[in-house]
Amino acid sequence: MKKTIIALTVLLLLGQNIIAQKELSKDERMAWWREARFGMFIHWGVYAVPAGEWKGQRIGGIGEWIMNRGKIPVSEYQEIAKQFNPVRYDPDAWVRMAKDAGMKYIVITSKHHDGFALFETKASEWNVVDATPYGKDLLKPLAEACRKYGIKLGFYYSQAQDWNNPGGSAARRPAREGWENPDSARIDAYTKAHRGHWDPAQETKPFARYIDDVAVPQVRELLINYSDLAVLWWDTPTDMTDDAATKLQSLLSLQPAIITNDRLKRPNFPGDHKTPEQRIPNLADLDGTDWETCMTMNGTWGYKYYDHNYKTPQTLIRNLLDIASKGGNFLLNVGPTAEGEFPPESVDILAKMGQWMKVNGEAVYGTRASPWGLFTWGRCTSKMTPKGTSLYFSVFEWPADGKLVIPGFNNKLTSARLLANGTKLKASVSKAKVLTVTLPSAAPDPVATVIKVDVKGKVDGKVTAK
Ligand code: FHN
Repeated sequence: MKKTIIALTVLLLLGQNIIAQKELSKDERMAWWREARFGMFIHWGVYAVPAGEWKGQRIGGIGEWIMNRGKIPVSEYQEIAKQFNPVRYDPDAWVRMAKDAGMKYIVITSKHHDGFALFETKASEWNVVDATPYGKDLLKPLAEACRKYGIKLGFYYSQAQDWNNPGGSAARRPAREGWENPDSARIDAYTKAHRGHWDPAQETKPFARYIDDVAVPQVRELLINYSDLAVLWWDTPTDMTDDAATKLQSLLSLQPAIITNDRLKRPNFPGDHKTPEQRIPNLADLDGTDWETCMTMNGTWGYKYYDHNYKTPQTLIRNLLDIASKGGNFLLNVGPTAEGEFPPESVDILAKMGQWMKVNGEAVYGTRASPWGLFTWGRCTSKMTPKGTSLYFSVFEWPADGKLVIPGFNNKLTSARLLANGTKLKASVSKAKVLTVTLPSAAPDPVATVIKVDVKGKVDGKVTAK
């Protein structure tokens, strides 16, 4: 009887969702995402315990790949979970840091390639509740904090690669990528013969069974148990089949408004947006599809205790402006420690980006690409207003002659001001359609000073692809 009631409820919910999904166009689903422009990526898992070092060896490459790069056997890797006890985890503080940085959404690794689930799951014991002393679902309180602060939440899920749950795939990487392992030749011969796997325990099931036993039920749990899920972020479709991708894709109807990326299976499951990684595309590469650049603050996604090679807040703010000027989103990564804290450098970067965004966020949120492409001295974003168009010129290199010059300016000028404090600036448009704005002698903000120019009508600049 109980089972029948549950089944009927699920069917009812599914039915409602399918009807609701039909009602939502892609534009409707993407509306908040296109407005948001800036989000936080979080890579967190048991790999934060070794934090880039295994048995006294610093393992090369990104921290969350330590098991693969170091060719750590399954049973040894699973011992790490016994030390994963993030008692300093404060999801409220995490979400506040994201919000104060000006970010509008968070995407967290619910399960990365090591297969470890940060959530309670019935599909595998390799999860935070069953395998760690911490023993509690880490995503539930994060979802609550996101709701509290009005931040959208998305889950990253490694659908194909899974180095611990049997049958998961493994991208083949040379043993020497990890460290100068004297056993490299033997290991490499083994991984070659075993589709990238290095431990027989990884191959006690076929891939299709891993999909049915782990990936499908876990994705269903993620879609059902955390109320409104904004994004499902697939990653590395190694060995993916159409059958597996179809099963996973069809689950998305459980969240009618969900947005997904282009990494479920290539090329026939394109999702809603592209995902250039660690790079900002050139204008010439863009084809009108929505896109989001994901990027690390230092050289790793998952925490490595010795990677202090952080980008400056200036670089990251300018990256955000570069991305917005080309019509994309910026998903900037934080790799928390095993104790559950953001590295101090990340905290500092987030705070500094937040200070800038508090004053200048209008030049980013809800903007569209530059009508003119790129400028040598900075970037431009635009926004339609009830009276015309607002143009936001973010100046990185302050002109020596104090004049901002924009050729190909076909609209009637309404006003030019410093966005930061509203100071009016002298501006005129010549007969040759060149806008000239007279600037203060020194840059008020050396990171990026935004000049807001309002004009009548829609702006059709001449885009120069670079
Ligand atoms: O292999 C992963 C990597 O660890 C990280 O998660 C990035 C983030 O986009 N995605 C994969 C590489 O493309």
